[in-house]
Amino acid sequence: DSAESINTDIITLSRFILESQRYDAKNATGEFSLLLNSLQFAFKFISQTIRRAELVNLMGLAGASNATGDQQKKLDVLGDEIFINAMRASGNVKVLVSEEQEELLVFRHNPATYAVCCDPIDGSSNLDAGVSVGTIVSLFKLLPDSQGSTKDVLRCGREMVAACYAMYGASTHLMLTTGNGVNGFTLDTNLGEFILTYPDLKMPLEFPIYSVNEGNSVYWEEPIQQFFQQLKVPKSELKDKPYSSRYIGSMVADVHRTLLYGGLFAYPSDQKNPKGKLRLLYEAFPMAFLVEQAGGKAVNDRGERILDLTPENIHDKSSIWLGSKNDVEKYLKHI
Ligand code: AHM
Ligand code: MG
Repeated sequence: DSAESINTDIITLSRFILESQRYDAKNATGEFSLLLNSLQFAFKFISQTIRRAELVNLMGLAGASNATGDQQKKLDVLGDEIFINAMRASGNVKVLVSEEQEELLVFRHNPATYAVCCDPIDGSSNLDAGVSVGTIVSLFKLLPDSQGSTKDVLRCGREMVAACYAMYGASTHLMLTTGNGVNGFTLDTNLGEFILTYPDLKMPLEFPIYSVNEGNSVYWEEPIQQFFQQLKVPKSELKDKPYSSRYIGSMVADVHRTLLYGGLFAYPSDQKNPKGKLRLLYEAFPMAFLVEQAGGKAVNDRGERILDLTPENIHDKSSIWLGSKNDVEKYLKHI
């Protein structure tokens, strides 16, 4: 009967964090656990705000609210404020880089040893159409004796200690790595808890999907055009079927699908974006870390590993190719 089919011993993110703290000497002080707790609070808050906002805005249009003529705050501004406040209040963050803030923020009063880089609401151009968006985060440990500066984040991707994203879709998901595989959680809105639903997630070795903004193809260099042509019209039609195209235009949603189903996601450089479009610190780095930890690969146009790169400025961009191991290797072979 149904009472028997209820799992009464679920693993919440809080339980997961506490249990890994018990077995992880590096995290013995619990500072990292507290920081993760503040992160999950920010994700829940942003998730709730996005879900409520659509209705509030629609009612506003109908004239039901907005009597004072107040403009609704844009969601990316709200998301940024929620995230910054949660990180400042956690006390465990010294340095914060946000896509929405030109300069890096230093919380001088926090006796903390972590630097956090984030895109509070990635894919926000999709918001009004109700398409999935997300928050992307990378974490670094401050350099020894640092009081908090750009030096703490202008580092090689391999020095990241954790990365995660929350995706606000039909459900809210949270995918997390601390360098020991990927674990995925789903928000139970009734409990207000993230529940472990994808323990030790591994992505398929290959899958015939490519995900790229093909509207940019006239601006791509010849080899990139040839590569996608080859995915659509394989040389040996008997052996290889053509790839399907899937592009949401929300990095979190496109990468999430790639993690679960496999395939290839790319934002190459082009004549309009000579260095690519996506940002290293809070888009390319954390997604590359997650994808590698799930068994995939992430490289730039030239085939260099994303995690081997080092940004010179906090908002630096990079071209990116990430996904299933064999699909990324297909690109590497091509170039
Ligand atoms: P944003 O940070 O301003 O939202 O831009 C990043 C987004 C990614 O989510 C997505 O992969 C990409 O931009 C889509 O760009 P385009 O519309 O050029 O295909
Ligand atoms: Mg973004």
